[in-house]
Amino acid sequence: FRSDKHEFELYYQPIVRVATGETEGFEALLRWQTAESGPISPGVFIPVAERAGLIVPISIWVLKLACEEAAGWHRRFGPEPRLYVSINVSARHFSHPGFIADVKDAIEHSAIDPQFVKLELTESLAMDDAPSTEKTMSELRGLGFRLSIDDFGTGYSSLSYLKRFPVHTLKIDQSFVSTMDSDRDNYAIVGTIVTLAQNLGLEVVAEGVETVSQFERLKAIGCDAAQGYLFSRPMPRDAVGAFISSARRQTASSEHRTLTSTAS
Ligand code: G
Ligand code: MN
Repeated sequence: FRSDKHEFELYYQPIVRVATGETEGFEALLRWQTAESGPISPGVFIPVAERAGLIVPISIWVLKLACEEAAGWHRRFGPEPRLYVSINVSARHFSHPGFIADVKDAIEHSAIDPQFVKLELTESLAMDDAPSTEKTMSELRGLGFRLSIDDFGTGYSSLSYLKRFPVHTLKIDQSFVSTMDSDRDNYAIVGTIVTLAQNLGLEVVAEGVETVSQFERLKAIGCDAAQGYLFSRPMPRDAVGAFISSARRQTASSEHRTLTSTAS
């Protein structure tokens, strides 16, 4: 699989540390832009690609490209703090016998340290065949990857498996986060997932943050990281460099402000 006509593209959306506002990584998101009919959403094209038997080749292409991109950030922006890339893994590819070889290939090809590659598995994928998920996850951890459970709260998690899975991060589904301001139950659910993650020693990322008020609430309940339109929409690869540079300048100047205001 090659995206010759550049119809398939990876976009990148920043993931921000809640306490400091710093960008800590990016999620790679697949976009399909056709010359004839404009952009087609993943919700539409993924099932089509699945029927056409293209999911595995596309997924290999995504892994390779996202790892290369992240290796490029490290070369350009140096080691401190080193940005990670978060990659969505398709269920079909995850359960494919070639999966481990394919991820190894992607890191060897780009020479990236796999601790800066997070593989996102949806909660429903992870729970579908939990014993085999656990086995594959352990192999991935053995290779040094970080693992993340995506869309957490929408599947049917077994808490005993959640405890056994060697995962690093929970991502709270955006349906809870985007309604936090108006729906007290969803606010309570977000708070509970954050506490669960803290008690299990896991990182927790809130998805779909669109308002300052949601961000303030996440800060108050101690959520580690956040992602959403409030910080940025997913952007093409060419825009990432400028985003990182300007985000770092902003963080540096707000640190300066904090220092001068405590001094006075
Ligand atoms: O399944 P997953 O959580 O990986 O999907 C992320 C999707 O959510 C992407 O398609 C991305 O464009 C979209 N998205 C990211 N941030 C926001 C947001 O703040 N609001 C909404 N409505 N969608 C978002
Ligand atoms: Mn995701």
